[in-house]
Amino acid sequence: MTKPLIEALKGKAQPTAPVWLMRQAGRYLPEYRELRKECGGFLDLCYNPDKASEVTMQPIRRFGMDGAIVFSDILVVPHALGQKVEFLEGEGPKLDPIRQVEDLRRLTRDKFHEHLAPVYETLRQVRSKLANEKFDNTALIGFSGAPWTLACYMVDGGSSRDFIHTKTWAYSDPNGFGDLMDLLCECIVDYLSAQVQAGAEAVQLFDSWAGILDHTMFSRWVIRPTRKIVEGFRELHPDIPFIGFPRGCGRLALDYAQNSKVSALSLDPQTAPKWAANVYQNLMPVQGNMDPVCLLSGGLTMQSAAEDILVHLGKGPFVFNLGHGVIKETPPEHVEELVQMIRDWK
Ligand code: 1CP
Repeated sequence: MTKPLIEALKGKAQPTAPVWLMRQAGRYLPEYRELRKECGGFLDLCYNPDKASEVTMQPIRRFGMDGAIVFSDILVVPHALGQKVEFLEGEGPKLDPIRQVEDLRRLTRDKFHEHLAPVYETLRQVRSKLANEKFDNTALIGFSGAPWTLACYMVDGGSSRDFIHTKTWAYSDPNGFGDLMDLLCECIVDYLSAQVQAGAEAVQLFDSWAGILDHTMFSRWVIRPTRKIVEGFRELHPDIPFIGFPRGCGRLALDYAQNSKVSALSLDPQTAPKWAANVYQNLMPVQGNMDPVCLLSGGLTMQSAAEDILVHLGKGPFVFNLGHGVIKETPPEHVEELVQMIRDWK
């Protein structure tokens, strides 16, 4: 069976743009907040397949999205490597930082898949819920953080503006830092591949902090590892679309599109749709890129932003999405209106 999202990601323009939104499940939905109360910590929810699969389904039931992204987090990967990871209420993630090559000894791949088994089970459950509830057009998306973005959290130990520890390590000891990146590349290929075996029909690699690197570092720590992962993944799953999301890197996204070997490019809100149509969509299918704040604001501003995107990108292979995740204050009605507008667009 052909699903519009998968067809678009394989390069076939669709009469109606398929749509899903990054962070489409989460705190802006009352049904998520309700279910979240029962779960204790955020990671407990990620490792509870019954609940995580329900959360994944929530935006599908409400809006009929074309993509269901498995509910989990990028930081389950360092956690599965034995690093201490915590989500403190209202504070974001906290990790026990790895700052030098000797610290790599604290990481182990011994229990990697065992630790991530609940995520694979969530994928299996979502696939069967999609089939049972007759969401025949909705494709299941697996994901991972990219090595650079994972390293940012692993080395700095949590959210940051500039990830100074990570950058400093990468500049001062590229070989030692490279060992961490190589380990992550191998694990990510394994992880994405296991997600496909559990039912993922496309995968996305989130490089949320790609934009903090200069052009030399960008080639080395964003493009090169991504290409390695895509090549490893393609050997195992040649037909599964691979979406890359190098957020905030401006014009370097062109180098990424040309050299990383991803099959589709997810664009941030800074990229003008008209320019993206001429430059990126000639190279590959694109996904994006409405400003999440525009969705939060709603109304005419949202409609004209959606129109700008659809006019310029809607004719080629394209997936409608935001340029970053849904913000938690977003009224769900705005999402409903946006999805309706995309469906009605001619
Ligand atoms: O209590 C809560 O509900 C916590 C909020 C939350 C949620 C809903 C976090 C904490 N993660 C998630 C889910 C999540 N994270 C998904 C689920 C699927 C969906 O999209 O519906 C996905 C794909 C992610 C990916 C993720 N996590 C990224 C990459 C995308 C991005 O937003 O840039 C990153 C950087 C994270 C780390 C993370 N997870 C959560 C927080 C608060 C953070 C830190 C973000 C930061 O540093 O600003």
